[in-house]
Amino acid sequence: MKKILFIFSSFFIIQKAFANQPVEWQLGFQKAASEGMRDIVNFHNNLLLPIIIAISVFVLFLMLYACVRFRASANPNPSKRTHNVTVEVLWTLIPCLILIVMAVPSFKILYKQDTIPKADLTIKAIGYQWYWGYEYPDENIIFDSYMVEEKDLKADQPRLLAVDNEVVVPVDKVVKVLITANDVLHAWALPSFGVKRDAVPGRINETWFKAEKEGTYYGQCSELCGIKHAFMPITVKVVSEEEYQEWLSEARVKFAKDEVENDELKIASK
Ligand SMILES: [Cu+2]
Repeated sequence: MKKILFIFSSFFIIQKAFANQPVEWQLGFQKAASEGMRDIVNFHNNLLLPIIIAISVFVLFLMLYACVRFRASANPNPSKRTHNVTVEVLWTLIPCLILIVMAVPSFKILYKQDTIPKADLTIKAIGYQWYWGYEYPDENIIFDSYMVEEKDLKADQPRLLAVDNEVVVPVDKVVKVLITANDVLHAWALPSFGVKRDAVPGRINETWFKAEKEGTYYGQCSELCGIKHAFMPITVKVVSEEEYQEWLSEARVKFAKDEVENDELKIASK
C-alpha cells in the first residue's frame, strides 16, 4: 500500500518539477507543451480511458456472472443453446458504434496535426547512425547534435537525453520541421509537443509544433535504427524571441554552413 501511495504521490510531485522529460514511476503522458499534445492527452484521458475502463469492468462482470450462474454444481443438466440472434446483433453493433465514437475525434486530431499553419521558422532534422543533424535552411545554419556521454553530464543534464548542441526555437511560434534520414529509418519524436514522424532516407516528412512554454524538452529517436538507437536523443530548447535572436546571431557564426562548396561552384562556373 505504501508503495502504491509513493507511486501516486511521486507521479504528481515529480510531474510538476520536471515536466518535459520522463520521470521515475511515471504514469501517463509527459506534460503537454503544445496544443497538439493537449488534444492528444484530452482525447486519451477523457474518452479512451473511460471507454477502456467501462469495457474492462463490464467483461469482468460477465465472466464472474457466468462463473457463478452457470457453475457445474448448480447446473447438472447444462443448456444446449448455441445461438441467440439478438445477442449476436448487439455484440456486433455496439463495438462498431464504440469504434465510430472513438474514430471521429481521433481523425479530427490527425487532420489538425497534418495541416501545417504558416510557419514562422523551418528546421530540418536529419537522422544519422547514430546522431541527429539539424539545419536552419533560412539562416544558413547547420550543426550535428550528439548525446552527452554519462561521464560528461552537467548537473542539470538528464542521462541519455541531453545533447551537446540543442535545437533552439522561439516560444509561441509555429515551427515547421522537415524530417529525413541519411542512412536507415529513424524517427523524430518529442512527446511534449505531440510530435513523432519517421525519418526516411530519400524522402522528406513534415510536421509542426508551437511550443507554449519556455523550457528544455527531450525526445528520442523512435524507430529501431541499429545498435546505438537508444543513444541519439533529441533536445529542443524553447526560449523567448530575444534569446532566440541572440542565439541566432551566435549560431550563424558558430554553425555557418560551409561556403567551400559554393566557392568551388563559383570557381567552376567562372
Ligand atoms: Cu535512429
